[in-house]
Formats: sequence, structure tokens, C-alpha cells
Amino acid sequence: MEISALTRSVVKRNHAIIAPDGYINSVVPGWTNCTVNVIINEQLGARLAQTLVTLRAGGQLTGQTQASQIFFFVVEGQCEVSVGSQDRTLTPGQYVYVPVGQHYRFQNPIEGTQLLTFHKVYEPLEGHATPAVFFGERDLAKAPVYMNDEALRIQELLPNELGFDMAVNIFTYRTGGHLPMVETHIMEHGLMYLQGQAIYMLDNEWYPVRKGDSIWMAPYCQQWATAMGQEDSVYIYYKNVNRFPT
Ligand code: UGY
Ligand code: MN
Repeated sequence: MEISALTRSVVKRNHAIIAPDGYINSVVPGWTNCTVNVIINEQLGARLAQTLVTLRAGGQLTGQTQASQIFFFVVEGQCEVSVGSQDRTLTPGQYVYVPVGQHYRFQNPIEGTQLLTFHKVYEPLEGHATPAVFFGERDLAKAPVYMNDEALRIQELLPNELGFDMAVNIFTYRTGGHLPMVETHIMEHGLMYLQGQAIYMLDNEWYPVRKGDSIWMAPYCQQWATAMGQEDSVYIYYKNVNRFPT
């Protein structure tokens, strides 16, 4: 039997590992018949929010984005979505980016549908249009090799345009693949493992992680990772981009 006094979750000054075993549900106005787990937000010291929403049959997410844009990614299940004048049915690996000031509604989910969300306060850039609603899907064939290493592939899920101030990417490591260097950078990350297992190094501490775990990395939190186990290790991650380093 597992000992309930132990967890792999850690919360430190410049990083956190949040494993599902410690989730406590939040209530979010307009998001009904669902459980919402706020995994990352400003209370942690972050400048993004990341949530995992698990919908019951009849669950709905209804609202209008305010200062923050929201990226919704279907981890499991199926759900109908309406954003502005566009209606779609989203299945696992499919996503929608909702810019600021847009009405959205998710409804008629399969019981147990899971949506991962990333939220960031939008910083406009003079001379560049605010991004439009954007739909897409996970596709390894659209993921170029990263830094000449055949074991690593990154798919960028949002257009590479200056109007966007956030990126969301899917990083696939073949087993044994690892980051080519310890990264030390100004950008912040929120991420969730979608598949497999890995060892993550954060600020010189070493953590075993697996599918379902989330990680927050503050700016300049040093980071390195290697995949382990029999299957590819895959995570989806947020990064702030394209703005002047004032
Ligand atoms: O884009 C990135 O900074 C990415 N390579 N970092 C990471 O996966 N921890
Ligand atoms: Mn990084």
C-alpha cells in the first residue's frame, strides 16, 4: 500500500513538480460539472496559469477571455467547442487558442474528458495584430528534429508570429534522448507530461517524472531532462516569447 504521507511533488522558489496525487479541486465561475485543478498560477510566483479540467457528462466551460488569452488542449475524451463564430468537435491531441476578449463554450463532453489549459496575460505589440482564434492538432510528422538530434522532436503548436507572446510546443524524446545542454534562460515554462517517463534536472536537483506530472520552471531555473523507459517521453509546454526584455 502506498504511504499517504509521501509524494513526488515539490514546491521550491524557482520550480515545482506537481504530481496528480496532491490535487485539490477549485471552483471556477462558468466552468460547471467538472473538476478543476489549478496546477500553476501567480500564487506560486508564476506569470502563467496552468489548469487541468476533468469534465463529467453535461459539463460545460463558458466564458469570455479577459486580460488573459487561454490555450485549451484535449488530453483525453472529446468535446464540442464554440469560439466566436466557429464550432468544432475536439478529440485528443487537438487544441484551440482563444485570444483576449473572445467568448468560448465547451460542451457535450464524453464523461472524463480532460482539458489542459495555459493562460497568460496578453502583452500587445505595436504594429502587430492581436492573434486570431487558432485551431490545430498534435502531429509528430510536423515536428522537426531538434538541434540535429534524431532522438528529439519539437512541434510548435502556435504560429511563429510576433503578435503571439506565448508559445506552446510538444517535445518528444525517444527513449534515451536528452536535452543537448543544461538550459539557462529568461523564458518561463509550465508543462505537463503526456506520455512516458523521464528524469528532470531543475536547479541541480534530480526528479523522476511520468505521464500526468506537471512542472513549473521560473525564468533562469536551470533545466535538463532525459527520457527513460520503453516508450517515447512526451510533454506539452508553455513558454513566453517575442517581447522586449525590459
Ligand atoms: O524551448 C525550450 O526552452 C525547451 N527546450 N525547454 C525545455 O524543454 N525544458
Ligand atoms: Mn527551456
